[in-house]
Amino acid sequence: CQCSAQGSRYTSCDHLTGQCVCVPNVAGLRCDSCANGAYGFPNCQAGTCHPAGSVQYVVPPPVGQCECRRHVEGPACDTCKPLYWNLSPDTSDGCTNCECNVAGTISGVAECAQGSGQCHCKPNACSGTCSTCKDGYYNLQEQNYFGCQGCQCDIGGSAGQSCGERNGRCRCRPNVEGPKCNLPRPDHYFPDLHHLKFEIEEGTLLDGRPVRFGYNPLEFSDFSWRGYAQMSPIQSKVLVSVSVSSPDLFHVVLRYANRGGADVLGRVSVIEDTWSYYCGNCSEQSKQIVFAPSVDSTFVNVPQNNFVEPFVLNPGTWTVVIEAEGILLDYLVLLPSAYYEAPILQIKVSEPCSYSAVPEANPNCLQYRYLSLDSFPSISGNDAGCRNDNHLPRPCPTERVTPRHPDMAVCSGFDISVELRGRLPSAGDYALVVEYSSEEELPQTLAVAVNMPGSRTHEHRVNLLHCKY
Ligand SMILES: [Ca+2]
Repeated sequence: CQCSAQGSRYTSCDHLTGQCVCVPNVAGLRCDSCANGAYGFPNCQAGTCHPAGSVQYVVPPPVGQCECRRHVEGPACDTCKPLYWNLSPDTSDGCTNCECNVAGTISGVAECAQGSGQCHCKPNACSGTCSTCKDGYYNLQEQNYFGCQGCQCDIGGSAGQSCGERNGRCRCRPNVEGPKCNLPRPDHYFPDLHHLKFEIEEGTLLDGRPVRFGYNPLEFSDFSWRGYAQMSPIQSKVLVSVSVSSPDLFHVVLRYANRGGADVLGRVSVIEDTWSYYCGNCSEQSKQIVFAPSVDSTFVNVPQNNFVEPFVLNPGTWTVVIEAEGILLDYLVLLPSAYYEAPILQIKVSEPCSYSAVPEANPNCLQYRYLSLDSFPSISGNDAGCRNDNHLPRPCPTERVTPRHPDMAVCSGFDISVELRGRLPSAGDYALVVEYSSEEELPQTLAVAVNMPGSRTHEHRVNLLHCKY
């Protein structure tokens, strides 16, 4: 029944007509509006016109005709006209213009919510009038299906996700340039994740002698710098000196090969400068590791799981001691916390995926899908008839742009009219939803006429935007 809770006596309605039982001065099938000569649903005060919406408060005889202020309508002058909101005695002409920016509203609709004045914004537009882009978006355009484009500022090179309203320029961090802040300034470079890299073959043994190392590509393919340390019973401990310039929590990454076929247990310890290694009570950070078998070179991260604390290193010179037997060690990397705490480095994906066959420059995109309208009465493009100029109507050619799209009638050329016939299960108010895709850059306006036997023709317009989603 959907009887209005405020305007009806019961939740039940007439079995045949669907008419709810209304309280006094209320009318309508669902008892959701005031009866003639009353104003202000749900209170519906009888006899007079709404004081905020009418020119005169008292209706002169004969009763029944209120004189509304300019932007107000209804028998009791209690509703704003379309495109207006905020019925109030303080507003000139009774209601305020919605002032929606139609470039930013869905389907170019200029109407707003009666209570709040909020316009109906496209996904990437915001504000009460849909006239600005959301943070991280720019260039509000009528033909953009989503309203605004994503800034796509480089997550590492830019100072924030927002960009210039018109040109989309991002705000770069020092020594970074380019519209998206993804280029180093001249005479600068971007350090990679492994820029704090130290070669094991440059290390020493406990007694200060240099590390014994190999340099055979057959034993260790593509080793870095001069070679790789051979860890064995006669060389089971190597010391590598590292320097740290800013305090941080570090992971140690080791590049190694384990051709033995079994796990090798090892240990990594970090001690502040070489000399204090010999002291008995100095603080030592030490963690066990397992070198899994791997014929080719591979990496191991220390600590190996998230439950173990990373290494805490202050600025200065530190010694990393690696203990293991039966593996080959190429280099070690100190990984600052910003590099392994992934959330801050996640790219914000903002652009929608299009179905075009041309591969896009940006591989990251959002996959949008149309809401399923299966439960509503619908007419497929398969059943559409196309009429060109004055020819007789014939079935439209159809196309399925991708497997996830439905069959759609192809409309190309000029002066085409498309006819769709269907049966509605019951009488009532309906909204017409047109599902389409369009490769045309500029917006197109279509005239839509809904004909019903024995009833007047409803004429409307729909705006089709560039839409390859
Ligand atoms: Ca090396």
